[in-house]
Amino acid sequence: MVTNVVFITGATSGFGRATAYRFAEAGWSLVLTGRRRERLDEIAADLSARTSVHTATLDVRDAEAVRQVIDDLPATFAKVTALINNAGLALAPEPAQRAALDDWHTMIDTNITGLVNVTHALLPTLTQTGAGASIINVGSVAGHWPYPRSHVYGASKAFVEQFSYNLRCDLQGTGVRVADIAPGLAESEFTLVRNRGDQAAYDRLYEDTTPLQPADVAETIFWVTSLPAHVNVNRLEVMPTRQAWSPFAVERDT
Ligand code: NDP
Ligand code: 8X3
Repeated sequence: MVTNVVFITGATSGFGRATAYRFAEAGWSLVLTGRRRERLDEIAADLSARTSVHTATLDVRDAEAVRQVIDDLPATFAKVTALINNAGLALAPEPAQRAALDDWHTMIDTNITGLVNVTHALLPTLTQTGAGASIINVGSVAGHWPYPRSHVYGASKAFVEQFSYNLRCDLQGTGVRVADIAPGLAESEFTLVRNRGDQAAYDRLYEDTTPLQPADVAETIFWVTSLPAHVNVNRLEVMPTRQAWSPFAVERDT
């Protein structure tokens, strides 16, 4: 029997970790990557009883390291069925005019260059897999809707949306599907990273509301990936019920 293989970036936390658990539940083999080795070991130890797990320490910004991890995949993990391009981050919670250039570069290097590195390295494998294969790019509502202090983060997610559509055009005829999954407010370490570890800012963001949980996003990713091979979800924006849009901000003299 052929086992499906899912390759997940940023599997050490939040959506990526929850997605690993969701695919494991369905019996898929897992390739789990991220920078934190101890987290990968912990998750692999927990999931190995349920399914086959291969882990690789990987910083997606390093194109050569990405290539190496993919070249070194053991034979039973080499025929990847689904790539979940999830690794990403927001930095610089201040307005653009006060943001550090280094933080902007880190977001571009991770959310854009990193995603492109992994996609480019896995495209030959995915096109070989053909019908039923999927590339799931984790975008954000921030890629579509502007809001204050989103500056480069939102713009990097706009790249994810357009890159997903453009990939679809080129991959037509190969059977490989591409989706941009764009979540809204969700509870994860993302908010600690964005606010430089400020627990009070984290608590304030989620206070008295009901954000998405990583398991909600994982379920969405799993559903999109498991649809029949002839169905492609182009973009799926998912918000918590208690999040919506605001009126335009109008500056006034008084
Ligand atoms: P987390 O902070 O919980 O997880 C982020 C993951 O990305 C971690 O596993 C981290 O692993 C990995 N990562 C970060 N930088 C790198 C890197 N350079 N190389 C490899 N892996 C990296 O956040 P979420 O799970 O919430 O975020 C996942 C994705 O979802 C991101 O792309 C984010 O932009 C997006 N998103 C998040 C939303 C939210 O509100 N939480 C909403 C919409 C989209 P490690 O540190 O071990 O490398
Ligand atoms: C981050 C989600 O709602 O902060 O991708 O823009 S939100």
